[in-house]
Parts: sequence; structure tokens; C-alpha cells
Amino acid sequence: MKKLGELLMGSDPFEEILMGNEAVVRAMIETGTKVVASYPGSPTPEIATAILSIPEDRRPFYFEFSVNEKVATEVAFGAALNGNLSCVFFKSVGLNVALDTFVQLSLMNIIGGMVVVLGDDPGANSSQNEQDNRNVYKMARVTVFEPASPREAYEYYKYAAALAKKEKTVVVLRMTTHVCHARQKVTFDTYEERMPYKTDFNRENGPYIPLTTMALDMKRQSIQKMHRAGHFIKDVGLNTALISNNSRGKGIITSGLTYLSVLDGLEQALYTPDILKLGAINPIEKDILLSFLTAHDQILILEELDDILEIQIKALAYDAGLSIKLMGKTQDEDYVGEYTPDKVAGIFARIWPDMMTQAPKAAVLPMEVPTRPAQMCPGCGHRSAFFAIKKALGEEDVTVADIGCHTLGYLPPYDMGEILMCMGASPGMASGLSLYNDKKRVVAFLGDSTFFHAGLPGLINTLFNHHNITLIIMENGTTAMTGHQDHAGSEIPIEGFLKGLGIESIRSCDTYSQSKLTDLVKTSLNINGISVVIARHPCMLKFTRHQRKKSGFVQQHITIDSGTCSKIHDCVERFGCPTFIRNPDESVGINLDLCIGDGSCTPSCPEQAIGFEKGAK
Ligand SMILES: Cc1ncc(C[n+]2csc(CCOP(=O)(O)OP(=O)(O)O)c2C)c(N)n1
Repeated sequence: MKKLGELLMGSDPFEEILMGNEAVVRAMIETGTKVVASYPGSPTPEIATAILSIPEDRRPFYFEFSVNEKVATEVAFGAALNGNLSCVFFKSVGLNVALDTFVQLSLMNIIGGMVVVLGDDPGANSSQNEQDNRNVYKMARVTVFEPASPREAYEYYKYAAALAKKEKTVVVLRMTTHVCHARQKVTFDTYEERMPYKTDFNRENGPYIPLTTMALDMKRQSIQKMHRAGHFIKDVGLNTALISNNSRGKGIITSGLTYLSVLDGLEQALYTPDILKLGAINPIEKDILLSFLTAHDQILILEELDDILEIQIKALAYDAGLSIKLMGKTQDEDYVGEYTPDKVAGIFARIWPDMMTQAPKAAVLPMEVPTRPAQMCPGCGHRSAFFAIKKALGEEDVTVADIGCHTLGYLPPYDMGEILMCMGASPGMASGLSLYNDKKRVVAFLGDSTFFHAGLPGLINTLFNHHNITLIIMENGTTAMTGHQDHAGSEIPIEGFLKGLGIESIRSCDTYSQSKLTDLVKTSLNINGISVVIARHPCMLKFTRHQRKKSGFVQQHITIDSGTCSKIHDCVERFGCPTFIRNPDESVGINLDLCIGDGSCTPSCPEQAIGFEKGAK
């Protein structure tokens, strides 16, 4: 099989099984998208992986990881003002960061057109919440298409691009986790030779200054654009009704992945309600909804997360004077989590018991899968850092976590990071905790990608308002948690940055030098005002992946000298590398499949019973 990059760049039509995130990249190529920007976050990072699989000299568009989602949106917007079709993509909570810019987009005459691919995460599979970004789209006055599958992700991106270019506006492609990650055979089209990158910004295309009465004129224009988007949605046929010949007056309105769960759930049904599948969720297409409503006695609205469609559809029915039975979240006591086929079948059984042949059974796994807590990788520098930092802290001290691999420090045996909010929140939260607080010293952790993303304003505030905190920057040289994307720290050293800000107490060391790190933190905790410790070690998952590819690479692993080991288990209980095994006879073993032989664990043993062995496992 061809490599992904080659496949995506093929000039002839082809069929292939691709992930939703990958299919979207082909759509970018086919539509002539010229500029793409992102900040990584699940469920969309594989879009970047697919883009990067195309060698830069063959890539038909410019791509960058920006420092955060807001900046990424601004970069894509600026490029579109030059006449280029542009795209920005990021995860659900990324919209919170981008929002100040995002809400302005619909006011603007975006000459080249702009597509925003947004990955919502029902079930909070890899997010700190399961927010429903659909709540924002009305306020931002943006058109939103919602695919249910990889094939639709590809097709709907193309519709989104067409509308964005036609109306010189922004269109959102709302993906959710399993649409991003599902794989499906998709038939791809051909594409034409690319137009060159444009630099045609002209203020006459504006207005671009939304101040005073201008802001109101611009709002009027955006309302008109939404109106015309409604016509586009109708003309293209993005919303479709599936009429069964045995619906018994019942209908289901749904969208996105929930549509597939509905189809699964109906497999056990004795009769089949009609289905209205909405491919465009903002604005809603009133005509098709009204004719669907009037054709049924009972309607069930099935949507993951909040009751966004339900509220609008109920208002529509009220305005039209319909007295139809409309059910939705009000019939579902549990608003939380994904609408899996099981869950949807459960809703059917509760609402229309006569329809279901049997009560849905929860999926039975062929074997019990042991639960495995999230944990840091073997050799992770964050583990060494937490092990060392814990020794410097007193019982009373407060530790504030931030988002990243190092968040896992909150788990035993480290128990560090007692509060977690969102990216870059730790310096600010720590500052608040430090006010009038003479008893407890406050320590904040912050990752290096997050430092640039959203950590800087909090840090500058700490400096400006003279807060008394110790900030520990967990510098591993990459955006590790989302899959090792580059960040600004590879070009702009954090230490120089801190010095430039005028911070006087800056200390740094490699986290494997554990006793040194303990001492640096102890010293820093006694400083009045802001003190910073940079706890540095490259991400070992990334590092070992590179090492293993080198010719002549010989795996090293650690050994336990059973004669020296006195079975006090500091390595297992305090250092906590998953490599260590506590045998039934209390001796310590090594899981050779996990051990990377980095030796970061050696200082954890007071008996010096940990040694090294080179060679094949
Ligand atoms: C606003 C926002 N954007 C993106 C993410 C996804 N995300 C979670 S952790 C993380 C990486 C943080 O990297 P870094 O600060 O370097 O810490 P590391 O994982 O490398 O330890 C990202 C981008 C998020 N949670 N919130």
C-alpha cells in the first residue's frame, strides 16, 4: 500500500479506507485550501499527522502549528484576507481560547473563505470536559455542517469550502471523536493544478474595522450571509429524510455520529420510525423540519450532549402551532456521555417499548479487561521530577497542576497537583492561592508547550502583581501529550525568555539529576516573589523512538542485584515506574518489555541495587 502522503497527493480519483481526520486532508487538497494552521489537541491531531506525511516541497498548502488556537485562527483569517482559502483546526476546548477572535469572523468579508474544523469530544475521551461547542455557534453566527462518517467528513469539508468561498465567510465542520477516528472506504475525486498563493489584501473589500455603527452594519451583513447559507444547505440537500414504510407515525431527528447509533439501535426494532438526518445544524433548515414535524405524531430528537436542536425544533413547532409530541433530553435523565448504540437503544426501549423486541443488553466483552490507570511512560523525565520535587515540599505546601503529561503527577505515589483547570491556568490559580498565605507555599507546574500557549499571561501577572509562587516548568522539548508536535520552545529558549521578563530567581537542571533538583526547589521555595525552576528532560518516548531507528542500536535495560536489594520497594512505591514488578516473594523484578534502560530510577534505590545490562532482551 502507498504511504499516506503519496496517497493523499495522488492526482487521479481513488478509493481507500481512511480515518476521518485523514479524509479531511484530501478534501483540503481538492478544494485548493492554501493555508492551514492548528494547535494540537485530540480528537483532531491526526489531521496534522496526515498533512505532515506529505513532504513539505510537495504539500500544496502552507501549514503551521501556531502557539495556540486563537493565534492559529488569526493566521488562517489573515491568509484568507489575501484571497486564499484557509483552514484552522483544533479540539473542543480550543474554541474557548480562540473565542475572542472566532466570534468576530462572521462580521468579516473573508475574501478567500475559511473553514474551521472543530473536534468536539462527547464522553470527554481526551479532554478536561465534554463541552458542547454548538452552544457557541448561534452567538458567533456561523454556519455549521456535521458529518457522521469519514466519507461525509470529506464531502462536507468540500461543501464547507464551497460555501465559504461563495459567501466570503467562515464555515465550521463539526467533527466528534469517533468521526475523526473512524475508518471507512471513501471514494476520492481528482483535483486541479493549484493556483499560486495570493497576496491581494485590499481594504476596499471591507469594512474590516468593527467599531461604532460599523459593527452594526457588519452584523447585518453577517445575518444576510446566514440567510444565504440556509439556501445553500437546501440546494445541496445536506439534510435528508429517510422514510420507512412502517413508521407508525413516529419520527427521529438526529445528526452526526448519533445517526449511526440510531441505525444500530433500530436493528432490534419491530417497526422503523422515519429519520430526518441533519447534515447542517446551524442554521437549521426550517422547511424540511416543519414538513417532517407535520407528517408525524411523535418525534424523538436525538443529539449528543446539550439540547441545542431540541430547543430550536420545539420553538419552531410552537410558532407553527403544531401540537405534536416532541421528546428529547427531557426524556433522558442522563445528559452525560456519548450516545452509543446501547444508550440509544435504551432510550428507544424507554420511550417506545412496543418498538423494541427486547430490552437492550449492555455489550458483553469476551473477557474481563483489567482497568489500567493512566501513567507516565518508563523513563519519563516528569516522573524523576516529581520524585525529586516531593522531597523538597512540606506537608502544608499546595501544588497546582496544569494540562499535559505532567498532569499525571496528581496520581499516587506523587500526589502532586491538587487542582487542575485548563491549559495555562496554573500560574494564575497559584497566585490567587498565595494571597495572604504565610503558612502554605504554593507551587505551580506548567508544561513547555503550555508556557507559550496560555501560560505566559498568568506568569507576567505574577510578576507584575508581585505574587509569591514557585513555578516549575516541566520542559520536555515537545507537546508530548498530544503526540509530540513542535512548539515555540524549540526556537525560543524559555530560560532566555524568563530572563528577558526580568525574573531574577531562575534555576534549571535535568530532572534525572534528582538530588540537584530537590535542592533547587528547596532554595526556590524560600524566595520571596516569583521563583522559577526549569525541570528539564527530553520526552523519552520521542527520544527512544528515534534511537531505535538508528543502525546498531542496542537496547539497554536495568537489573536488580537481588543480593543488595533489601526489599524496601522505594523503586516500586515511591518512584513508581511501571517497569518494576513486585514479585509474590517481595523481590523486585523488571518488565523487560517496558524498560528502556534509561536509569532514571537508579537514584530511587537507597541500597544502590539497580544496575544496567546492555544487549538484546
Ligand atoms: C485549549 C486546549 N488546547 C489543546 C489541548 C490539548 N492538550 C492537552 S495536553 C497538551 C499538551 C501540553 O503540552 P506541554 O505543555 O508541553 O506538556 P507535556 O504534555 O509535553 O508534558 C495539549 C495540547 C487542551 N487540553 N486545551
